[in-house]
Amino acid sequence: MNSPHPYCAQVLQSLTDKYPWEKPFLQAVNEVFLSIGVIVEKEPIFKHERILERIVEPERIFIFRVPWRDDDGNIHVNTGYRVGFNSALGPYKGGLRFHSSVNLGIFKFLGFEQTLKNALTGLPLGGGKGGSDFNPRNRSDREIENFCQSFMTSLYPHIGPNTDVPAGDIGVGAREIGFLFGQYKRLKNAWEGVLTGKGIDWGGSYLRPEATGFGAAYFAEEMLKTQGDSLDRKTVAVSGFGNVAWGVATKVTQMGGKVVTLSGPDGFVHDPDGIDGEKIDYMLTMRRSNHDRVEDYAQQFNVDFHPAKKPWGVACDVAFPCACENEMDEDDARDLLKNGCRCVVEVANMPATQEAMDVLLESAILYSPGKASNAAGVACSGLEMAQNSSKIRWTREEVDLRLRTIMVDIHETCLRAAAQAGHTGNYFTGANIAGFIKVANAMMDHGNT
Ligand code: 2IT
Repeated sequence: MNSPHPYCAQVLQSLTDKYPWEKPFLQAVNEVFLSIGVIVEKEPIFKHERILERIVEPERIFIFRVPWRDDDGNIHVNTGYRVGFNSALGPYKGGLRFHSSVNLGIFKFLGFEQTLKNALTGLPLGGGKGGSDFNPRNRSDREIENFCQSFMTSLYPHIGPNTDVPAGDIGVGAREIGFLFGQYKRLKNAWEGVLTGKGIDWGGSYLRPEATGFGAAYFAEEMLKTQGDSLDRKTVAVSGFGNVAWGVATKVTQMGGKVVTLSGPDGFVHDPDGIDGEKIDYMLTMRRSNHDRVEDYAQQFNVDFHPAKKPWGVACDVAFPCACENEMDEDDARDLLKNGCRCVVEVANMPATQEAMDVLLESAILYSPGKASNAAGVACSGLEMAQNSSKIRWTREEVDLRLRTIMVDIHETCLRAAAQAGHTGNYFTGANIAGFIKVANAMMDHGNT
């Protein structure tokens, strides 16, 4: 890894002194700052205008109490968050995560990543993120509904189609978006495109559920194409088993690849025959069950289950980490390389630890950052917003074509920016530089905001 530019090092140091406990946020900023030194050197105005100090500080943060009642009548209290990170390019845009692991530092990291990712899509989208430490595991539909209504009751005055447009993330899918939307509509007395990931019959876009996974497969295809190759006949390791992993499994299989693993908090399953057809459909059944485990898959299809293990020791050509931040450590990265993996496509947000990233970047394999290869989810959300504001709906084919074009463009943008910075083939440098320049220039255009 290159050493940071002095201005980047200085801002990172102040940030570390100010928020020493926000480790994933500092990790995300560090990764970006290591890439953009060359730009900061070339454009002294960024330092003069204190762009780095401004870009790492969220524009606004809301934290609120979310009380709700379970099926036995007991009251629970969770914490809700919404970080409006940057609105230079458009309304705050980014998902809501319901998971017991979250805290403000996690949402700042996700909001910062989202800001640069959304810039890469080329659509008018700022960056934001939010959610709650609510754990949906084993909760009934009624409890989920009750929680979502309470969450939205506190959040609704702060969001809107031109202000902040949340969507789903881990623990928030079509069902939760439905409950959140219904409550917003009731409180606001307005039917408007305030959330994305809506149902197809009430303002949703075709392909939003599939978009993140499909886009990652399209991005992988572009990466492999640079070496005259494709996903056809590749053995593919996937982590996670939720919406994103489902989209990857579906599209990779369509493109001729064979997905052989899925994982959950309980371990991973290895299905050497390939996860296709009804097995892919079963992923949706697992998600709906709210059990948060993949062992059920192993029982259903009689394949090996490896408790408390991750899938990165399985031999594969391409790996798609689709679970959560820091799910892949240095040993995992070395295992992948040892077993012949030659392409790692990040689909979760920041799935590799700093050490794992260094190992993969030093190797000669193809390796893309989530902010580029998982951008199709939010890009499809941007297309949903466009359809809502023009009160029309595009066909599945139209949306798919636009998404694929966006992913091909992001791929090209990353490679071009990397080459210009003297780091040919480094998708991380390319994505960080291209995203940063767009946001920084807009901030400069807007004056001291
Ligand atoms: O991480 C992500 O890009 C998302 N969870 C999707 C955000 C969105 O607004 O669709």
